[in-house]
Amino acid sequence: MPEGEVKLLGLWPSPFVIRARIALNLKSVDYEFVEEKFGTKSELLLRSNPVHKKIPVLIHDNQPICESLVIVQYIDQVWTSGPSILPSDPYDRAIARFWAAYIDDKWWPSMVGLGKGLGQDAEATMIDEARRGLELLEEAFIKCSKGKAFFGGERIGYLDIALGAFLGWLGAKEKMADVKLLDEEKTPHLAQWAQRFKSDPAVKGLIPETDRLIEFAKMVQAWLKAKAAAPPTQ
Ligand SMILES: N[C@@H](CCC(=O)N[C@@H](CS)C(=O)NCC(=O)O)C(=O)O
Repeated sequence: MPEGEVKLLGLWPSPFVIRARIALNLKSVDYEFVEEKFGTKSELLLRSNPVHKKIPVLIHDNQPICESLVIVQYIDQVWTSGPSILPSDPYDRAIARFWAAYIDDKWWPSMVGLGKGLGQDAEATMIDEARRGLELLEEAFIKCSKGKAFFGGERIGYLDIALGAFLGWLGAKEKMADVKLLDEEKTPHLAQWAQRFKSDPAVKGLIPETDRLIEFAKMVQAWLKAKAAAPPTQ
């Protein structure tokens, strides 16, 4: 095992934080989970991620690493005794990175506003885009998994982590917007993969319950509203 204390700065509902936690579990790394308080940023966070000031931050041997997918790749390269997270074949690795970038740049941002009462037209557009994205990811699953259980083959890999960390929020968005997105008929492989992913030992207990996420989402909206209404501080 590589030397050095491992800390993860995060917050339980964050899908980006969940990615890092799954990767650490896959490699059986002991770490301290340092929970940030919602609405404030600790000194340690500001010092460790001065550019984006966002969670997650992995601190290994006093060195901070930021950005969830960078963290997952770091964990894979440092703790080499555990199972590989990124595919070993360069082409498969490039494809896994391509789809992970698609998830972060297109799929998740297209549906992040769902269930927030942004109006019927906006909701309909977001639902269409989310469904189209899942159909593309269904095709990607068929190609990447090559008939196996996960995008990464027999075991959870990079793309499984990149998408799977959003499953809690996907369920919460479905309930908030009263719509089915991960459809067993339109995206059967992905629907079955999601069940397998959530019950994997490296993931169990990390994907928050739907209702807990909905409560959190309501709290955030109320907090943002109060912040917008508050007079500016001098
Ligand atoms: N691209 C970043 C996104 C991280 C991110 O958006 N983190 C959120 C929590 S889910 C955050 O820290 N937000 C605080 C802020 O925006 O000030 C990653 O992959 O790590």
